[in-house]
Amino acid sequence: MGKDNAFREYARRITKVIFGLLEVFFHWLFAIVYGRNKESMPPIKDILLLESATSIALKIRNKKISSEQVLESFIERIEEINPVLNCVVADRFDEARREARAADDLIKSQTISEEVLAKEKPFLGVPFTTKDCIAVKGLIHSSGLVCRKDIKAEEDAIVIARLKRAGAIPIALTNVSELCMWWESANHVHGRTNNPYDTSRIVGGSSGGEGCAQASAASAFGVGSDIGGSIRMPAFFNGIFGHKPSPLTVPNDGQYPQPVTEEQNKFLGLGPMCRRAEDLLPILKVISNNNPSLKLDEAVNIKNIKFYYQDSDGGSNLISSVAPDIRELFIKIAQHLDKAYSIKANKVAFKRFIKSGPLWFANMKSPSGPMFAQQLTNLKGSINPYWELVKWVVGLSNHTFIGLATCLLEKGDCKYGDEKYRYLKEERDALRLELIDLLADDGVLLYPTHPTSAPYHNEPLIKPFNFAYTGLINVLKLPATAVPMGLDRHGLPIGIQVIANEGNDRLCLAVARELEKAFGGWIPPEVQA
Ligand SMILES: *[C@@H]1O[C@H](CO)[C@@H](O)[C@H](O)[C@H]1NC(C)=O
Ligand SMILES: CC(=O)N[C@H]1CO[C@H](CO)[C@@H](O)[C@@H]1O
Repeated sequence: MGKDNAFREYARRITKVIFGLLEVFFHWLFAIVYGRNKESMPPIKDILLLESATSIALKIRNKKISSEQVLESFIERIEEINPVLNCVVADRFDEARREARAADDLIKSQTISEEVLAKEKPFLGVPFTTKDCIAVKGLIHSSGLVCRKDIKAEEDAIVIARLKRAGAIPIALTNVSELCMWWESANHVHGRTNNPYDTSRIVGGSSGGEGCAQASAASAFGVGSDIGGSIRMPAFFNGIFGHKPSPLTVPNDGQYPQPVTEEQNKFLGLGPMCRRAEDLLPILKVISNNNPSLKLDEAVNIKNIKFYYQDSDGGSNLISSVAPDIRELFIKIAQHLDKAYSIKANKVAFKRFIKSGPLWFANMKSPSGPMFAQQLTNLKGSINPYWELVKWVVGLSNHTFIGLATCLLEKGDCKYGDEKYRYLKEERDALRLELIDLLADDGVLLYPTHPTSAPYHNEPLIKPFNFAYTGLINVLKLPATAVPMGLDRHGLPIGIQVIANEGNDRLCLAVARELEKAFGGWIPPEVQA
């Protein structure tokens, strides 16, 4: 190691120690500010809410229960939890009631056989939710931006249209972060969403309202979008399943904001968020229109999968260390695989993972796309972030602090095409090749979804780069599933992500089902018999 490198390593360790101390101090401070205001969650009264969307769909099809009954159960649940959690921000209950009645009528009429319905309308009569940045015709499409609060979607996003064609019924929209660019879901249109396991904690972002809605059983399933972890982080913080699909296998149309480069378009993925692992595949099948490149009809045998795991990024100095409870999960999984299948999971150590943050920021750059300050005006000009910050201090800004900070920091770091950018792009490409080589057609990599369980509200401001655990996978253009693995010592959900080679989403989904079977998956809030 050269003198220069040795010095850099020394500096990295010192910053990591200082960062760690600040983190502990601020965690204590946030606990004082927010930790005392905990509200209790209403218990689940209707056990139908515990079932998978797949099972609810089957019961509707063979007339064990009507779509109307199912819908009323979820509406009642939304009305019960929303005053505590603030995750649902708009609804279309009246239209949904008409659509549920139509679904019941179609089933009663017996004009289409049950088998054909199962094939062509697998989610007939099943209520679902999505986030307020994915277009649902007639509903608000704000993406958490005050200047878009009166904008209504004129058309359904393609994913929504496909789900409707499969018989599913959109019932409500859920909260996001401002312009979907932060990992706590709070904005000046709909306020802030609270974690169902501890209301003083965050739900993650940007699909945070959706993660919360699923965890608290407010709809049968949800759809989110993910360009840096926006499906997987909320899935992790709320203890549910979430899948970011392989690039361009699910259409990104109808999501706001739109990706501004072809690369960004490949990083962004719309995908399922749900309580039960068995729902991931049928939902992905519908929204990808059974994309042939995903081979979703091909059976997967766990015994034929090669398992690799890495339990940290290697020690990035501005990112939290992985909590012991999360590290332990990898040992537990390895033990389970060994015991159940005699599979040996191999520990790996990709050195470039330590650069996850810089890799994400550099690869997200665009040559000429709008700056964030323009995006914040809905592309109708530009804000002055310094002036907005002054307004923010006195509580007059329409924007969140993090939105303004993003404007100010955007120009720092590297620029599209400069030397540092080119270096980080090459590093990304090299790392991608390494992973493709390892994962081949039969491998999965298990990796933390996030280094800590849900922080207190606003606490992410102290550790903004923690999202890099998920963001890295977006710029590597690989599919990944967030899998819940129980609660930590604070009673908060934890879990891991399962990553596979491009196109091998079915391996992630099969492993998610296996881990749910072995470790229990989603842990429902209290159930009142
Ligand atoms: C906030 O947004 C609303 C609606 O777009 C606008 O009328 C108002 O002037 C804005 N307020 C500030 C302080 O910019
Ligand atoms: C607590 C809070 O701010 N709730 C808001 C959630 O969003 C709806 C719809 O915009 C508002 O009416 C609520 O006031």
